[in-house]
Amino acid sequence: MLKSVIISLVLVGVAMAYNSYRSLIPNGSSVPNPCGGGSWRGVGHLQEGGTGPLNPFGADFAANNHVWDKALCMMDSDGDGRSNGEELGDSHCHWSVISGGHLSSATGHPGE
Ligand SMILES: [Ca+2]
Repeated sequence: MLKSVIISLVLVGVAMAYNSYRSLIPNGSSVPNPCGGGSWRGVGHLQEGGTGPLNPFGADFAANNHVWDKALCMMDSDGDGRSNGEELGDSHCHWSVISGGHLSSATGHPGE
């Protein structure tokens, strides 16, 4: 019983952590799934569900202390020729967690 409670609390903590990260990047809840329809919930992870190893965008986001700023916005984490900002709908790198800003729709996944 105690083991089940502990496992449940750990899983809730993991889910809350990745949900909070999504709110720290533009359009974090509506990043297109590069494998098909719908959105990619774990934007910084190789697995859609947000667990496991980080993808290149997740690694850059972590190295930037989980802060969306102009430097991270202008990077091309996945090397596809489009900046993270272009893919996430912040092509002018004006969006911030505090002030928001005009966004267009996310058109790509910055880490895949
Ligand atoms: Ca890119």
